[in-house]
Amino acid sequence: MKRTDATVMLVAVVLTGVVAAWAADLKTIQTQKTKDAVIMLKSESGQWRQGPNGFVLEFTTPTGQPLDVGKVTLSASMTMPGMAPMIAGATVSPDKTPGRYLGTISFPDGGTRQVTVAWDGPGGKGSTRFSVPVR
Ligand SMILES: [Cu+2]
Repeated sequence: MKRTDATVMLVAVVLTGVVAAWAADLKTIQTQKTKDAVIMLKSESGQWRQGPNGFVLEFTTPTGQPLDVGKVTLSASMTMPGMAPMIAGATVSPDKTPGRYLGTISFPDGGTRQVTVAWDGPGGKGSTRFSVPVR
């Protein structure tokens, strides 16, 4: 493991802890609705920024009941002129609260990301796409 990898991992662990501790004060970055689910992406600042970011994903039914969606992934891609798309994958793990997931993701630069959230659980599979600015 390179030293930079270890640093990124340490930052990710610390950020996850910070997000967990400040759960009550989270601001919504994006709310996305599908036929079966409402997905909310939240963070402490309500924004994604260049560098490492902690976030929370919350899944509910359309009527607001917590929705356990099993395994969740989040990836973000940015198209830049003359370059292959920049793709960043998040680390996502379930919180103790059903339907709640804690994640970390790191962005090397600013710009709008096309975000894909996918899930696969007892209630079925699904995915949704939306864009999020990285400032
Ligand atoms: Cu880029």
